[in-house]
Amino acid sequence: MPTTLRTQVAIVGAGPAGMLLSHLLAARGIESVIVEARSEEYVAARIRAGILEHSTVELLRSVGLADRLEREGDEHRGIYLQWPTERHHIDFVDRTGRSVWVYGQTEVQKDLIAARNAAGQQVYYQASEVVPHDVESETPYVTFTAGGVDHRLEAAVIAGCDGSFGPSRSAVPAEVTQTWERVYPYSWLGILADVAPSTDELIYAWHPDGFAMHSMRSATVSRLYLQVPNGTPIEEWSDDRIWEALATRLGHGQDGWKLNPGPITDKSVLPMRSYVQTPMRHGRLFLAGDAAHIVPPTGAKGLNLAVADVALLAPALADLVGSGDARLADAYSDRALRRVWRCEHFSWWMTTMLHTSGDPFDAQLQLSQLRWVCSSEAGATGLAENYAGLPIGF
Ligand code: FAS
Ligand code: PHB
Repeated sequence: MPTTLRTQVAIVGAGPAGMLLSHLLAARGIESVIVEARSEEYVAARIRAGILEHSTVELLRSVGLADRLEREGDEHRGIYLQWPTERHHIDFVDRTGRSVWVYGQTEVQKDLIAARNAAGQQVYYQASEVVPHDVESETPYVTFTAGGVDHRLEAAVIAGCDGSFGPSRSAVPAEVTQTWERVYPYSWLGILADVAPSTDELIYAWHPDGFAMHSMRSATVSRLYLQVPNGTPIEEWSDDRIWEALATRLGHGQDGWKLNPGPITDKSVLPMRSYVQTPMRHGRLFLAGDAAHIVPPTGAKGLNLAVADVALLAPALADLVGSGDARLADAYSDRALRRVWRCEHFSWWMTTMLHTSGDPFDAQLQLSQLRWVCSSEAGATGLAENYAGLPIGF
């Protein structure tokens, strides 16, 4: 016989979406319980996104989650776009008044875990057999096993924040679900290196050999990426080969600029795809973050979209569960999807502009597009508006 638990909002997934949602709900006096498949240590250590857009930082500030970010994060005015022989800075602040911050998702996650632990948030880690039930009823529940005990978590609503491989998206009946997907013909090989960044702001580089990007995590840790074919075995890429390819693609020696290599401490290959599932709400089940949508990382939108979803979802659930007012809950999916599709388009636009396909015609189109973006106020402002991020609720 399972142990029965009761709460107001059952949250599946303790990534940024789930943890931030619980924080925003608690600020509105709404109780939640989180069910997470992995351990706290695993969730805290995952290496993922690096850029927080303006609205994300504003939101974290507004709920007291930005203290360490303000101390240790790095505010950036813009990015560099580059192709062989040219590098141009796109200044977001000049064009939109909005900056972005370099502060790894790993750090955001640690801050969220610390805040929720301090608040006594109930999180069941290392849960298995996690299944949402009766999402079309007024009494949905989640069953799971944790610590060798079977549980039944009863709630007024379920928030599916369990990423692209969790059970929530498939708890929406197929007959009401619509999905869109685009798989890109390339992946990113990403590295972390214990070396000071060779640039003050991110460099996105188009090169005939393939895309490369120079990001960072701090004044002593660099984060860099290389376009590689899908299915590339990481063993094929020695540290020397990685640094040589990065130097070539990022323009080492161009106008006196040098790429400083260093010890690589992590490397992985990340496939790239766009994915959207609608609706983001079915009955008493609400999807947020990667559970509902995936973007290629070229636009630095994945984490920021998860934040934007829960910024809309928290007041909607607070009204629904607190006073029975369903207006925001009924509007949630359509409102969230407006930003989702804007970010899907921008991420696709950045990806297809910067990644080589091997087709010489594509290469000419890409170089023309890059020249236009870097020479036109309209082009540069369009990129700046989307990269720095539109206001929440756009
Ligand atoms: P998450 O995937 O972060 O969290 C979902 C949580 O649900 C996880 O903790 C998972 O363990 C849990 N879960 C899964 N199945 C479950 C189950 N059955 N039961 C209970 N819990 C379950 N975005 C960028 O902007 N830039 C990047 O460079 C970037 N790099 C990435 C690299 C990788 C390898 C990945 C996978 C993603 C990357 N992303 C990047 C996107 C990433 O940052 C996501 O957008 C962000 O983590 C979304 O947050 P969540 O929606 O909370 O999903
Ligand atoms: C990162 O720093 O990990 C990063 C930055 C910008 C992107 C993607 C990833 O577009």
